[in-house]
Amino acid sequence: MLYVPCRIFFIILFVAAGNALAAETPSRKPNVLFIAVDDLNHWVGHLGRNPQTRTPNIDRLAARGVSFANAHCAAPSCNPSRAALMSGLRPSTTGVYDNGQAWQPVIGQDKTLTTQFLAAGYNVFGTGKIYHGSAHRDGEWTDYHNPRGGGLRRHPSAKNDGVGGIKFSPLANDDDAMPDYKAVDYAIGKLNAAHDKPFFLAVGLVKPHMPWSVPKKYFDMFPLERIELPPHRADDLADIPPAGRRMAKPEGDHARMLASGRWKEAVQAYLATIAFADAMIGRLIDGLDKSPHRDNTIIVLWGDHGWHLGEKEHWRKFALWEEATRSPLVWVAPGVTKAGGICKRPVDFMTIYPTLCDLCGIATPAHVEGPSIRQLLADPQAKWDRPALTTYHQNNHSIRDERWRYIRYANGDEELYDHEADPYGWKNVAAQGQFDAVKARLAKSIPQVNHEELPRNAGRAQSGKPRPRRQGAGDQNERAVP
Ligand SMILES: [Ca+2]
Ligand SMILES: [Ca+2]
Repeated sequence: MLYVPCRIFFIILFVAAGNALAAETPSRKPNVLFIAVDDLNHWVGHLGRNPQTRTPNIDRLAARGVSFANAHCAAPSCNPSRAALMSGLRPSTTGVYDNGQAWQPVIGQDKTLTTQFLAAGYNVFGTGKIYHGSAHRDGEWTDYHNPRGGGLRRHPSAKNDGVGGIKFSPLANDDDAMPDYKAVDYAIGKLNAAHDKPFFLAVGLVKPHMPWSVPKKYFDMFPLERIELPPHRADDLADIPPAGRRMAKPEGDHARMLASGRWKEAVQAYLATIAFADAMIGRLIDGLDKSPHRDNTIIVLWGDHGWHLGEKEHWRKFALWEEATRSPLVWVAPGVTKAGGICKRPVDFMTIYPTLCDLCGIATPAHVEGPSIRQLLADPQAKWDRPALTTYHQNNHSIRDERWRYIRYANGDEELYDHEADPYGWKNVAAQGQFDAVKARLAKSIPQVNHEELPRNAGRAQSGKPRPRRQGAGDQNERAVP
């Protein structure tokens, strides 16, 4: 039996008690629950864009803090959106404009958001898809968990796995077979653990990314006979210049979808997959609320970009219109946000990094290209004069303010939409001379530096292993599973 002298025993007891007290002290830095949702566009209940969508859990989270109703990605594609958000460096600064352009060689370890939190004494945990391909770099996390998939089976009612590259089918599995379920399990485990330091917990859900394959009960929530197509105009591309039409690619996914007659099925499948992701978010929020950390944890939830489902004859992201850039952004910051805030000021996701640093008392590194939005968290109606900027490939930019969207492509082609008068962006008024001053004002936010495109799949790809580029796939992560 181990003999411990009495005096040492009491020293051990005293130190242990001190640690326990430290864990409870309210003056400790706040924890962070950072929730990334893959390919979730603005079809979120409280944003009002699609009345059919069912997102009760995101909605109840939003009701606890501030939801940004005019929030936009830095790039409409997984890899550049996430690389920019996590590094504080815009695509135009790094040359990471699309999937397949590795961020690791051009973004130093000292630049990333998680590195700042580690250096500030946080434990930094991650699970699921934070970077594209769930790639993470050792040394920037205390622990990283990648949930395993496999064993998913199409439901017998499924016709096939979708239309061309748009993949969807109900599954015969239950929720707990899904990788996102396992990611949330890992996160709940961390929320229930005792921590001797503040924590930063990043949870990356891979749904509603394609394939839109989730347990059948989520499809059953959206009977096909009641599905409405998103508002659209068949001639919407008629007033769009050649550079925009090339992004829309109407001859691709959309032509195949029209020929298949299955557009409504695709909408149903996306709604079902959003509902599944929302249910996982509900589990996560419940996990936080039952933990000792509820009142000392900042929550930020963001979708990495939007999604078109046939609007402008376009599918997926990979474009600069409202559907492709707009995504949810919800903040709950104890002591800063008040319940029920809706902020209509335009913000992009370059604000997330500096705002987290600001709220946690961590110095924002000088390289970070974005402002803290703390003032908007405290007062969603506060004055704000910066627009949101989204970039897709070199020198194609979209600038969104509270009313207007101005798009300028690398070849000089332009679009301008008055989203107040024209919420769906059907009428391009760029050629109408009376708006020249609006265009000139918004054009001031176009970056001066537009870095060359990095080579695709240069060296090591996102996962650390070379990946072949599939012709016409558009997104390396859009695999047909199952
Ligand atoms: Ca994505
Ligand atoms: Ca149009």
